[in-house]
Amino acid sequence: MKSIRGLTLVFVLSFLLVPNAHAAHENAVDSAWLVTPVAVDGDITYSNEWSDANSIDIVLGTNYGRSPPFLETKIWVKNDATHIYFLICVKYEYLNYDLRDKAYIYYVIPDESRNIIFSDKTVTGQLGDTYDLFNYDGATWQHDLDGGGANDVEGMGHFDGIFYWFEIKKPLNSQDGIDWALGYGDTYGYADSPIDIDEHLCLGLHDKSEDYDVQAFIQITISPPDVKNIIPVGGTVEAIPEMEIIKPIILRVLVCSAIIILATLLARYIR
Ligand SMILES: [Ca+2]
Ligand SMILES: [Ca+2]
Ligand SMILES: [Ca+2]
Repeated sequence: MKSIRGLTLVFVLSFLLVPNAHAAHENAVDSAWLVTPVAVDGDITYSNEWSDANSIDIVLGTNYGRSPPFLETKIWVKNDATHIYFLICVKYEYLNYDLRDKAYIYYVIPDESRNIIFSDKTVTGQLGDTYDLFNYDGATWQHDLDGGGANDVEGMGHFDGIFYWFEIKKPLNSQDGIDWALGYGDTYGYADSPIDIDEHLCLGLHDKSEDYDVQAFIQITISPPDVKNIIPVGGTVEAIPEMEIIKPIILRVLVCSAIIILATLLARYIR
């Protein structure tokens, strides 16, 4: 009996300990369906501009997030039917502030031999200078504009003395053939290490004066249309004509009046 219990325990433990091909990503965020439009000006333009987005706290670091300096960062993500929007907030040492510092997100798919078979990079500077890149060879990127594509990135940023703020807007699928094509309900970015052979979604800040990148691997699931914000089939509630409301009131008044008159006549008759 004891040996059967022991075997069962071993079986259960071995089942639980088998590594999952897609274990939960520590920097995973579900993009929210956009309710409030975004003014891409590198700042929270109005109080509820980002209140409808989902957010996640991450830590950026050199060496793909594994080495210092570690920068506390928060990102907000939302999408509508055509675009994905990011708000990135990075806590940053004022002394190293540089107007040339830029935020970026890149998406890379390696094959089994870690050769890059697809790459797309979205970069924004603080003054609204944006770059849409492709064809990463492990060291350099090419501009989409040089590869027959378009620059599909809108972005802007600023430094408020404590935080860098960046807003980025990019099509879910620009259809220029060298950008990511993100689909409703799909998850992107399974890698959490540069040697991982899963697809990489990496968010970072290029620190120009220090000449290094602080980064973190992230994972995003694109929101399908939010049913709460879609008018249901059957349309809106129709206005009721005024007479429909007044009719029963008049009827009640008439009935009450008739009862009072009858009661008065009956009282007189009895007297
Ligand atoms: Ca804004
Ligand atoms: Ca493009
Ligand atoms: Ca691109």
